[in-house]
Formats: sequence, structure tokens, C-alpha cells
Amino acid sequence: MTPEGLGPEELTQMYGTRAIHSAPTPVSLSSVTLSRASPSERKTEMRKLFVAGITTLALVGALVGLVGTASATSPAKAKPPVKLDGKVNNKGTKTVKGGTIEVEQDNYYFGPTFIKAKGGATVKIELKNEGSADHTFTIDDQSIDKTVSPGDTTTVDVAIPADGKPVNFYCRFHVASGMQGAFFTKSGGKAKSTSSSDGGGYGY
Ligand SMILES: [Cu+2]
Repeated sequence: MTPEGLGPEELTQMYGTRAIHSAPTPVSLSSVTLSRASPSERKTEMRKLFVAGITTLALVGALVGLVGTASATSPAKAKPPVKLDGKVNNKGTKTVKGGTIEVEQDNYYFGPTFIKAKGGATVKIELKNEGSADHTFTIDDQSIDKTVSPGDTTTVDVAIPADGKPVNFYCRFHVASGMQGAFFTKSGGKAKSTSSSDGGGYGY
């Protein structure tokens, strides 16, 4: 603010003595400000800003992630409704309607892999082998063991336990490759494995 080229006397004439004496004040004020905000405190401030920025980015990222996850959800990638011993090629879950359901056998999975049915119901399974190898539909507990050739179809009745416990079914030839699934009444819990070749220790 001090006009250039003017000596103290001229300034005194222009602004009076006070102006001259108070002239250093801004300097001392700014030095106070500087000393209050020491370099380390400034760093802290910068870090706070940085952290705030990162936090904002993380929040935005999480939201984007949530939206992405929701839209990417598909039956084939859904979490298994019940646990099974050994490998499972999960091709999704379907609910039995009208007491019957079509189940595809392929290399090397059942589609659907998990089948929801009412406790105590008898469900007619329409097996269809769309693969290039023989596949079985096997439930040891119910003495079911149907072998289906490629391109063939057959039907089999499965009893859903009244207590709602999951029932494991599998292909004798390919259970080790993950060709198995389960009937269930409600999500959660674990299906007792009826296959002896999966090393689960539940086999008969
Ligand atoms: Cu098979």
C-alpha cells in the first residue's frame, strides 16, 4: 500500500504519524500468523486435506462398486444357497413350480445346480443330457441312480424331506469335477454329501 518513492516524511504528510507507525503492523501480524501455522502444522493441514480427499474417493469408489455388484448379479454367479462338500460348478438356483422341474446335465454340471422345493413334496425331475458324455443323476439316500446318455431325457421322482433338510445329488462320473447340486427348502445350512468320491467323509 505504501506509495513507492516516498520517504517517511512525505508519508507522514500524507497519512499522519499513525500511518507510519502502524505500517509495520501487517508484517508482525503475518509473522504471527506464520509462526502459529508452523511448517509441521501446515503439513498436518495438508495431510488432513489429503486424507479427506482420499476418503471421498474411497466413498465414491465404494458406491460405484455397490452399484456395479448389484447390476452384475446373475443367477449363475449367485452364492450357493446351501453348502456342499467338494467342488461345485454352480449354474444357479431355481424354484420348483407345479411339482416338476427340468434339470440339464452337461459337461460337467447340473443346471440349475440348486433346486428350491417345499418340504415333504415329491418333485418330478425331467433330466436332459445336453452334454457329450454319459451323466448320472444320483441320490444314495433315495436309491436313485439314473444314467442318461447324450441327447436323452428321462424322469425321476425325488422326495423332499419334510424337515426341509437339503438333499445332495450328483453325477457318479463327474462329481470330482464339480458335477453336483442340491435340493433345499430354505437357504443356509449344509447338504449331507451322499457321494463317496468327494472325500467329504459323509459317504455311505
Ligand atoms: Cu456327469
